[in-house]
Amino acid sequence: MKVGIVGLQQAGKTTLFRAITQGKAPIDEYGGKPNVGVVAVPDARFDWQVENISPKKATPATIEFIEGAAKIGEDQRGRFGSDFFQDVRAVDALLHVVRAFPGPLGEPPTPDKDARALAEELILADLQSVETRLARVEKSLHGTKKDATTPLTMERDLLLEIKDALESGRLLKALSLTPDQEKLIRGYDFMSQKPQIIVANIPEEEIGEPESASVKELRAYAQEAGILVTVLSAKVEAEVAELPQDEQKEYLEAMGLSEPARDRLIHETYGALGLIVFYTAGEPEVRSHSIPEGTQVIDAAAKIHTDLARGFIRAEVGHFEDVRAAGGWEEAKRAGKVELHTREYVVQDGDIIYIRFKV
Ligand SMILES: Nc1nc2c(ncn2[C@@H]2O[C@H](COP(=O)(O)OP(=O)(O)OP(=O)(O)O)[C@@H](O)[C@H]2O)c(=O)[nH]1
Ligand SMILES: [Mg+2]
Repeated sequence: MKVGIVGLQQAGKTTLFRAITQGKAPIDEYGGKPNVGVVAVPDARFDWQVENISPKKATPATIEFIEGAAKIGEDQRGRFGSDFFQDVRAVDALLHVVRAFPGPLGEPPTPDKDARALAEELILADLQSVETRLARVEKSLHGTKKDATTPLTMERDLLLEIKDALESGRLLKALSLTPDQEKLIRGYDFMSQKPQIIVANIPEEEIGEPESASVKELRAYAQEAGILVTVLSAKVEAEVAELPQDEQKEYLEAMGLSEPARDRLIHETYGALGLIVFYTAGEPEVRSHSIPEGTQVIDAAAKIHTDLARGFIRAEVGHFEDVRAAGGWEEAKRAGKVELHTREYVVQDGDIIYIRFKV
């Protein structure tokens, strides 16, 4: 899974990227290269299984974070250049960093205005894609009968509907599309269709304090747009991330924080994407896998290995909580907590799965 970090200039994108990846990407580098980092999904259930089984190999689910540098100033039209999102097109979700701390000259932040500005950029980027595609579709349709219905006319109608929504200032994620329509436009990577989380980057002094008026304004905008807001100080989080593991907890507690924002953000991203986690666990390897909610076990099996889906017989499934309560897989089995399921079984978050198969 890939998550793009976006935002206006000097919002704290690189600082947040450092906090999440515990890396050393240079801060304050205008027009820098995009930063890319892979992070293991923090997961106490995974850790317990690794400890319990001591496998040869432990493979946690990962997320790739890409920070698209906001390399462009405003152009003559007061807009960002067309490649504003170049580095973060092919991502599954967006973290939108919004400055909620005072500017370098003490200017008060305007997070709601900044959030709207970025939403507008997302919409403009999508309008560009729609128009390019529409022109091509119209060209191919030239000369076809007016009342014919073909995949191409369906696509044209959908693109016109999308164009309409964008022109009236709506993000595409607010549009309810049928699965068939979703399929038609899957290849376009429309920016405003991606799940989004707004990160309000507050000053250190505001941690644990009542929310400022500007953050409240941001919340009002986000609620209207149907976007989750998460509040943190990227600067503090980046400092925490540089400490040795055992000192991180202490430092966070001193600041009145219960977990690093990195962990919270990753979990919120899972929620926004409707993803759940299941496990495969044995002595050779303990592994966690992310899949969309509602996935059938046959498709989960295919994700582990195509052979498992091809030769699928039955799935043995035990839930993590039952397995932990019993003290392990074999113990859970003896306690009757492991069940056999057919291919249609819908995988639940926290399932531990063993596929019986024959090829
Ligand atoms: N006071 C305060 N300053 C911050 C915070 N987060 C970032 N900054 C500062 O804001 C400046 C910009 O931070 P960056 O992380 O480089 O922001 P950016 O969005 O990557 O900036 P560009 O890449 O230039 O668009 C730096 O001087 C940071 O130290 C914060 O939470 N509080
Ligand atoms: Mg930067």
